[in-house]
Amino acid sequence: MEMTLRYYGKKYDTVTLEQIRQIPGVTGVITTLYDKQAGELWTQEEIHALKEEVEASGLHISGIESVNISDAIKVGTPEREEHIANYIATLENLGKEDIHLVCYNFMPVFDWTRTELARVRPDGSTVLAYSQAAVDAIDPAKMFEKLSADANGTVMPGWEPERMAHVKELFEMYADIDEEKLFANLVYFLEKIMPVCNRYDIKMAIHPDDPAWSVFGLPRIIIDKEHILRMMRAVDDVHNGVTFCSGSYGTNLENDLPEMIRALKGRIHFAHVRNLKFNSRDDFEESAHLSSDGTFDMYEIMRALYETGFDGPIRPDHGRMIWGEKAMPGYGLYDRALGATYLNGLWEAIDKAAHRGAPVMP
Ligand code: DNO
Repeated sequence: MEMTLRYYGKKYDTVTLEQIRQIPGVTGVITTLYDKQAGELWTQEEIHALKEEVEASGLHISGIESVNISDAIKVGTPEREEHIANYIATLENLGKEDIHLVCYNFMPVFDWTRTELARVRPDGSTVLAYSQAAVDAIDPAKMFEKLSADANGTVMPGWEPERMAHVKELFEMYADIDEEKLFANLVYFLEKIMPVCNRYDIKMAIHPDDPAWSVFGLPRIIIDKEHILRMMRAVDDVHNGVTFCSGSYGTNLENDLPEMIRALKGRIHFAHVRNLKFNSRDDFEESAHLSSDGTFDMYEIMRALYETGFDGPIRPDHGRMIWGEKAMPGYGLYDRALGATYLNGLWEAIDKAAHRGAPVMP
């Protein structure tokens, strides 16, 4: 396991590589070329420059989150062939730069969905939150306007203003797409990219749908154990893998997170580990990482990762906004640093307990 932090690049992030470098135990970043549109080619020079920037701070790139998938690929329009060709060339360029992990998602229109970016908790911290009642009451086209006021002037992943300006057309594109068609388009895409993934040993790690059910009537296919195992079987190659995001799968309380981790042994290439606090089944907020602050047993999640031999990067996920910080909601420095430290502490304890009884070296 390697502890990492997400980094959006110096043009977009309020957190610097120098700050990340000072979080104990964090050795890598998960980053991206945030300016790139889905479907566009990433050149080797651009990737190389990003790598140099990260390495100059004493860190390294542990993976890319995300190389986004265009709506043409998700919907299956004729334009998808060109986008897939660009994706393959991008993977090849990443491989040449010795980058072997790519996180992506296959969610229609929106990436993740939250209804509040700054819900105030009793301790005065603010967090991202979701209420089904609020989703049901709002026109999706208005959602972005409502949220953007709380984004602290940052560009939120999946909610880029250029995309949000076309929400209506995006919904029209998906009018005929049901779960089966979306799944078939995902398999089509994966089959096309597996040869390059094999050639360069690039592990693809699909991010679950968040929340893990249909929102605004759009299909969702990466939501629970059955769906994700179906996808693993459909393209049965170790390079077709998973980002295990506890906060996304965990939105559905029916999902037994440690059990899912065990069922996906060998196919989890990346983990986002965070906690949620449920106020009711369909109203939750993103708590601190600590088990006692939320609903999940973080020890059991980390133990399942440990016991299944997980050796990829983990990152603490969305943090609360604390200590007066102004940053991209979910992506400030302070609470994610606390999260990384807590997760490292759990891992150390699990590791030491596993070795208890082994002879002590003189
Ligand atoms: C939200 C993130 C997602 C994730 C993408 C992966 O904060 O976890 O935006 O990066 O779904 O493509």
